[in-house]
Amino acid sequence: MTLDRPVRIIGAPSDYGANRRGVDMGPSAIRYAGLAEELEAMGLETTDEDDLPIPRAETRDPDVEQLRSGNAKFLRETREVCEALEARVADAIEAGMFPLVLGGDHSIAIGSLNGAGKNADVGAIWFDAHGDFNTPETSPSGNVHGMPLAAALGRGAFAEEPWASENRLREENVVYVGLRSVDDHERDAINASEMTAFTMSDIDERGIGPVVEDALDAATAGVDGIHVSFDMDWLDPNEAPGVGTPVRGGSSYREAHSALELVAERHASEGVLRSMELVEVNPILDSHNQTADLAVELAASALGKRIL
Ligand code: EXY
Ligand code: MN
Ligand code: MN
Ligand code: MN
Repeated sequence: MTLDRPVRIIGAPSDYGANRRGVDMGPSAIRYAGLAEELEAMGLETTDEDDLPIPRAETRDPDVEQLRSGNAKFLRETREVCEALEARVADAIEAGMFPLVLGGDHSIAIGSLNGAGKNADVGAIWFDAHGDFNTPETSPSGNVHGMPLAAALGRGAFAEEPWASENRLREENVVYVGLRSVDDHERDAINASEMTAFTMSDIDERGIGPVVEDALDAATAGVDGIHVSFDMDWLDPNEAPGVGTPVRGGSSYREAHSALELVAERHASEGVLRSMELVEVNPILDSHNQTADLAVELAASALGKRIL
């Protein structure tokens, strides 16, 4: 069954959180790959809110926040982007629509999560090779795309951010699927947290279906809905070469579709989906827009496209 509400596409072409330029072209590449057309062909009413206006990184100073809160490059700019995105996501939900956010690097998830969790208790499913749970104090790179979950949950220096006390993202309803690249500090923090984490090894051992069903159970327990955060580097680089931080040993093409088909099925039975984002598409590194094409296909699976 296709999604039960109209889709609002929101572009967030930020690359402030990544160390490689190019993800700022992600929303264009995904649109070019035919996102709106695909969703409309499924019978979904789809509007495109266009992109948030975001100044080029070269015109800004990356180091402005380093002294105050450890190492978080372009944190001021990322805050501006995420405040604007939070408002757009919250507005779409308020209007009875489904926000589908196109990144951009994964730092934009701070805005998506704050918007989804504005007036509701929310969980999140995090499809990613990476933990994205560094703080400015622990980050090896200073890149905020390695920090959005810690930021939304107000960890470390992020405790001072206003959103940390405002959003209603519940740590016990945050679930990783398919982790395979985690820093030492992140590992300790994830293990000590109330989040649930499934690695690629769990998928190897149990298969994608049982893992995603368990992830859905944990993410949806006792909340009003969930945000699905989908980092294209979750897939194996052979399937999704156009990402900034590829890691070997990722999910297969069919595993990715299967995972999102299960999300759609759970939504059809329990109405759990609140918002979704697709991030980290880097057209500069891509091969003939393959990764953006795949992002469109996967969005369709998540929103209920069926083979028969
Ligand atoms: N853990 C590394 C860091 O924090 O710098 C790499 C993070 C990459 C994050 C990507 C997008 O998911
Ligand atoms: Mn840019
Ligand atoms: Mn990520
Ligand atoms: Mn990642």
